[in-house]
Amino acid sequence: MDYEEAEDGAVTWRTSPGGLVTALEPLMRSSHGAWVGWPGVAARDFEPFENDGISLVPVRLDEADIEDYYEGFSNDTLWPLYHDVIAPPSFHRETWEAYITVNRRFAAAAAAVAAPGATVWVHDYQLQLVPRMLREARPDLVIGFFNHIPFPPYGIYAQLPWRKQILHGLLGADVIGFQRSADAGNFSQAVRRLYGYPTRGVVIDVPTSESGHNGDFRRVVAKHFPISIDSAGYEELARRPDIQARARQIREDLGNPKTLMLGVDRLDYTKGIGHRIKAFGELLADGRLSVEDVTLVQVASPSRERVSTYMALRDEIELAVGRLNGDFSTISHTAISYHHHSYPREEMVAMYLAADVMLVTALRDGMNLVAKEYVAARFDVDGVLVLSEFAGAADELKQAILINPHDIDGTKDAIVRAIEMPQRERTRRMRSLRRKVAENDVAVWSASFLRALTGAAAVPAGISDDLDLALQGIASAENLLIALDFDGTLAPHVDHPEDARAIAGNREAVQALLDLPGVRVALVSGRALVSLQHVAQPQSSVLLTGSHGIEVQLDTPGIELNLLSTELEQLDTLARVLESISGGIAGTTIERKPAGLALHTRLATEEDGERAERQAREQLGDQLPGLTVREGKNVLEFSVRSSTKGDALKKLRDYTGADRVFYAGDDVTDEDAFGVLRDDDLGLKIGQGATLASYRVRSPHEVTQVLVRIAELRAAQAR
Ligand code: GDG
Repeated sequence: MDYEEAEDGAVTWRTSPGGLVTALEPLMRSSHGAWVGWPGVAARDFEPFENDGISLVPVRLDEADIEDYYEGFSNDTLWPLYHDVIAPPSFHRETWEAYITVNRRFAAAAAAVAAPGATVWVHDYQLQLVPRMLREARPDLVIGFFNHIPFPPYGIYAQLPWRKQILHGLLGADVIGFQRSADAGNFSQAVRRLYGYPTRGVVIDVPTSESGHNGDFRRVVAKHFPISIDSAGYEELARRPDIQARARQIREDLGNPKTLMLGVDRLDYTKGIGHRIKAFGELLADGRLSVEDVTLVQVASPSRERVSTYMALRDEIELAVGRLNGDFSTISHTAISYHHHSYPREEMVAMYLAADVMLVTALRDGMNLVAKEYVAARFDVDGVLVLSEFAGAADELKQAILINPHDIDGTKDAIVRAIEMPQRERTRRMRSLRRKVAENDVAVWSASFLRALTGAAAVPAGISDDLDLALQGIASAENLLIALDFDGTLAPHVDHPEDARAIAGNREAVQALLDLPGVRVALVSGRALVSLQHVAQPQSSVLLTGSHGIEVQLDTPGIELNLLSTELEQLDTLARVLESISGGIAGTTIERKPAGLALHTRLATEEDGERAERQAREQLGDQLPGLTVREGKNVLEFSVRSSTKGDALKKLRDYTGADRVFYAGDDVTDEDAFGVLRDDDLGLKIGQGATLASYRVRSPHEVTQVLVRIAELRAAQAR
């Protein structure tokens, strides 16, 4: 909410404009959330208040805070640094101090209002220290962070004198969201370089102790969640007859040019407004365009007007506009219609409708919502979007004309191509753009972020009282089966599956359990049995099941397995298809299994991994429709015989005659085993993520504590 005071002293609160508020408002209301923010006026204290079902918690900023924290560190250090140093960032120790102070104030305000176990979502680069401060004050909270601007490549980020402190601040979150996957990748790389924490795909294992020596870690997810707009809301405005009439009026007032081009940006050096003007000026000078035919409307909304780089930019842009108009405008035709104001949203939508060509030429932009708004407004399925590949939106809006704005000749050609584009091509491209924007609106964005966040709900450290009570029940079984997944449960995950080893404490605990009467221990793995035997080197009395239960080795030496000849044929086809896909995509590998094959994508880029998995699903779906497909972490497994860890566990229960089962696992495939547990059994999930298990611990190291505890309890009962 923004505070507004009229001249007569009347006070009003106005909803801050923008998609973020629109996106989160319904959610905040339904979850009784609190919005902690600065009310936009300096040096005033306000009590928390309610507005339309949402509590608002104002945080005070004094003049000095605005100067040092907001205009200084946020907008004169972080903003230029995170946007590829298009403008030189300033580094001042005093503004850094102000940044810490204000971040602490926001963290304290949030910590004071958050209910026990609440979810807190922190937004943007101005508050990067808040996740850590909050976690320290309130370890019970689930904390998300979303960065609306890019995260720079390491070579640039490394310039920041406080680079480690900022990362430390962010890593206090459970989920860190970025606009593009490249941003998330840059962040993970900075974490590896500066802290050396292991990262796997989107997961970062952050040690829980300062020294990092106790071996326990928290899982942090760093992933892209491209933000969007309320696309239906924009379309609704665009369909309003008064707004359509206004669009016609705008064209008329400009002398009905053949082509109307539009740029809408905050007046910011990241937006490439100068590059756009240069390209347009050269096209007029070359005679490829004429001022009689083409007008550019440029809205440059006032922004950060007290920061000196912005003052200089305004002078520069206005000089360029004035010069270009002086050179090319006629009495009846203006080359650039330039507006240094803000407009109501209705007027913006009318401009979008009026514009034949929309120019988004950002040199670097987290997403760029203007591009999406233009597309959403064009329910007439017309208009051409020229879009910089350096805007996050380019990852999704591939049917725009993509440009490198630094390449002035390329940009000029793109503008001409947009102006001359035949109707059919315009419609085809716009239809595909509109589908993309409609399917991924801002509600989808916030829902997917929050889903990731709730799945990542913090797991408490060690053995909780509840868990201890449940373990006592388990230990009292007459015949107890302890069934354990291997990777991620007894052994930490590693990059190369053949390097996985159980941690020593778990091997010892398993031995202690084997030494007790009435206890059987089994390993339940998705690995082929030979591979499991190789990495786990199990004690001889451990029962083994591999390949999700297709292979079993009970107290007999041989591996039991039998496949039909039709199944063997299917296996051949499967191998052929997967090998040809994997051969063409770097970082993907094939693992042969007794009744299937697995496609591993752990070492591929996220994009390549997704592509490989998509191709495999498509091609195999056509050729071998009866296959069983199983998805794990960075692995897609196809089997000719369907079996799950649930089947494996049932087989083990029958074989051992156990009256109680303890099952521990960390992967989605372990959910099948949790699913067949009975009331008296106990399921233990390792780590975060949705689960059917009733209890959780955080890591394989905590599995040791649990196994040791079971052995202790059982030994005590035997006495
Ligand atoms: C940051 C990131 C990321 C502009 N002028 C007027 C006006 N606007 C509205 C637009 C649009 C919004 O402001 C601008 O959003 P952008 O995404 O284009 O850019 P930033 O302001 O730099 O936003 C950016 C975004 O955060 C969200 O995560 O996409 O990359 O830099 O909605 O329509 N609105 C009105 N009058 C104006 O004159 N009413």
